[in-house]
Amino acid sequence: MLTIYALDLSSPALKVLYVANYLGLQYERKGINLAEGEGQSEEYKRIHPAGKVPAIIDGDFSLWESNAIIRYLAAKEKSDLYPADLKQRALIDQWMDFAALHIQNGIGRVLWNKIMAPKLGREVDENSLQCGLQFLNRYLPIVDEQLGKTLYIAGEKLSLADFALLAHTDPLEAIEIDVKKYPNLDKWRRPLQSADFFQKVHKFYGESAMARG
Ligand SMILES: N[C@@H](CCC(=O)N[C@@H](CS)C(=O)NCC(=O)O)C(=O)O
Repeated sequence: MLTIYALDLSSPALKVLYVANYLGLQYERKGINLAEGEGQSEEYKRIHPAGKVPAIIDGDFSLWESNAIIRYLAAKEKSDLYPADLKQRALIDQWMDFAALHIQNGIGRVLWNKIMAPKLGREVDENSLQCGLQFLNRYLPIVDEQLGKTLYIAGEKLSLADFALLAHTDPLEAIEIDVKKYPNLDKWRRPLQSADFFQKVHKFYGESAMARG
């Protein structure tokens, strides 16, 4: 049985849950209470040495880093989400890296400083917040432009890159970015957010946090 270590508000973890659901995999989902330091427990650090989510255990094999995990799952299932064709795969990798290194970098900074840090009583880093907003102003138009040219982010077919971008852009509403400014991104996200693989996890990003209050 596959075990996925995940958290509701972690975009990298959501990415893995979305792909696992899309592939129709059976799995057990386990939460790690990062706020209580569970990530740094000796037990969890044997699964993920940096104590982060996501991580998976698949039989006697364990793996971390969300992009590595979704590539592994798709390849294991011989899924078209990560085709063997050299150039198609390279484009998918390109957008997966862009989503993780640029979009997530921006959203993560804004999410932490605008929402999480105040909630947890931690210091807000105004420079980091502004830097995150600048990243988003610079990089979201690139994604929007691409989605105006192709149906999906890496071409005309749904791929792992869409799951990566979807998960990394999930918190846009939560951080009060007006998605209407990016009409192609908005149009591309809607059907994906209504799909079973997404709705099986939550109705919208932050749903569980809202329920907790
Ligand atoms: N590049 C990693 C990022 C993982 C990551 O930073 N996860 C955060 C939650 S979104 C985490 O576990 N943070 C706890 C910590 O840094 O100790 C991936 O894609 O899996």
